[in-house]
Amino acid sequence: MPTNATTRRMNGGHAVVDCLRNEGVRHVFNVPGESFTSILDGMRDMTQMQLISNRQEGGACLMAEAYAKASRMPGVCVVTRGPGATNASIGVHCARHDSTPLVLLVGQVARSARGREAGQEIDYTHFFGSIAKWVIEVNDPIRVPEVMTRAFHIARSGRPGPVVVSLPRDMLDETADVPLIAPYPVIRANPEPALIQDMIERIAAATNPIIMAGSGTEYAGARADLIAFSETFQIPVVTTYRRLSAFPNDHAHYLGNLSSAQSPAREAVAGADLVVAIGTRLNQQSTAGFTLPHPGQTVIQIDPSEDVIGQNHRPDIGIVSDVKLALSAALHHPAPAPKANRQGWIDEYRKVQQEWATPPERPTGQVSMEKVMMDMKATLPKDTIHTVDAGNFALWVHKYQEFSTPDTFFGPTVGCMGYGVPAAIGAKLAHPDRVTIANCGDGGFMMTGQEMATAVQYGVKIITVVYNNGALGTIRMHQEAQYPNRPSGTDFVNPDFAALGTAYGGLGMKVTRDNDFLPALQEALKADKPALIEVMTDLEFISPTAKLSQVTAGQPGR
Ligand SMILES: Cc1ncc(C[n+]2csc(CCOP(=O)(O)OP(=O)(O)O)c2C)c(N)n1
Repeated sequence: MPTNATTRRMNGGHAVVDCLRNEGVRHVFNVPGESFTSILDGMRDMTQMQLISNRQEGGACLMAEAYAKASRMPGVCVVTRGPGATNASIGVHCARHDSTPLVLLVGQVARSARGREAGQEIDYTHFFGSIAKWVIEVNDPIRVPEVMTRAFHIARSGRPGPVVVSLPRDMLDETADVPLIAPYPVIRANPEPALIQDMIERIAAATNPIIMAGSGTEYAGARADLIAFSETFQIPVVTTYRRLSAFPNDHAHYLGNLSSAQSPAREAVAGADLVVAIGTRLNQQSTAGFTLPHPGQTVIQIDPSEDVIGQNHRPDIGIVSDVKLALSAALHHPAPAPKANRQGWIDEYRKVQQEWATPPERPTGQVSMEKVMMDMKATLPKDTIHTVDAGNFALWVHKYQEFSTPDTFFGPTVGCMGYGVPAAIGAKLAHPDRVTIANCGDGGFMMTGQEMATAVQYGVKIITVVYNNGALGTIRMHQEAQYPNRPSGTDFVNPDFAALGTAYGGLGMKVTRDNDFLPALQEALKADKPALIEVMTDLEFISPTAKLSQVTAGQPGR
């Protein structure tokens, strides 16, 4: 603690709230617990921050995670000890895999009870150890500002991620002279000029280089630099798994996303002689199970974290740098003319990509997903935000929606069901003026759909679309592929989702025919409250490219 710091007399809980205000936090997501009543008390007087009380900690933490993605500021979630923390762990895991800055504050048992398996006690260092970037317990109110400022710094620096701060209940209630500490300054790594030079020379010498753009490009606010880099050096771009809005989909250099197994984007990456991986750890889904880039390809990786460089693939050049600074340094270098004109093959791939992203007419016994996708694409404003839950229905969103405005797609790369609704609420709070659609399967909706009550309570006007095929379709597909004609445990008897939407205080509608979706969507857009559209879909149409019966017969499912 700095000795010359100004101090103020307050309890630990109020000190926590004061730190949140200092960090510029606007929304705090929580499920109240008796272990942090002093934080709740401190929040009462905060006009700059809104306290959002959720219905389950899983929803609260995923909401904070998606809010962070959408606002590019650390999300903040407060939960109680034990069961509150274990419920919230889904959001911490998601933030870890998705590289999202998140600060989870957990009320802890009193200091005198620690280590005795006290009521609801957990040692959070062990519990969150493998999924959080940092876990710390604060045992003295005087240390609250020091730990909180560092927690925010760690969450947002390098590869962003989740931080867990454990706050013993009696510490939060204790009054002390608490120092005032300013938030950390933004610390950005500069690229090494020799490596930028080397990169430019290799790009000029390459025949068909390609850029894999990950979340690091978005988090760094480097979109304009990325576009200029792609245009100046004549390199096309694909986006990594579930980072669909990392590059404008309507740009002539966009060759698709790596979110679908059969995407031409994969072929484009496999056929390149040079891969520039920017702001991505080259995760399993983006690399076809760690098979891309392949050994014959030159790899240049740019990332603010040296831990990410080479995490999954040995790079030929690794540039530890803020993404925006690295791209802008490259743009300030004189660009040698590329060895070959690349426009021809870029245009060819682009044509293939556009054909792939155009849905065929595919009538089903119920509502066709293709028709729903086309109606949404034609009707919704360009800056509409889509969130997706986990499940096969999301494959249609990946394939057929266009994301040309920044921050318009949020999906969990970790694949956690229950993401869609809380993520839509979090994203809408960050961008209140945008239409926000939560795309959910019937299975995923049931995991956190209760947060629709939160949306109604706080007037967060999201539109939830529940694609109801009466089953855990994805798992059923895997069952048919591995154990044909032996479905087990994957069918549902579902509630009436439209009635449930109405019961929550929203506008609930059910769509059973193709032509009824568009009017329902228009109603939802006009509504002055959150809406839920239940879309009855046919399980036989298990993915955009396969029928369930084909999978049973031994043909691939995705
Ligand atoms: C929290 C969680 N539990 C289980 C799974 C495994 N899982 C992946 S997809 C899926 C089925 C999703 O079903 P639904 O939401 O109805 O969508 P569908 O696949 O039918 O389109 C399951 C159970 C998961 N990814 N996350």
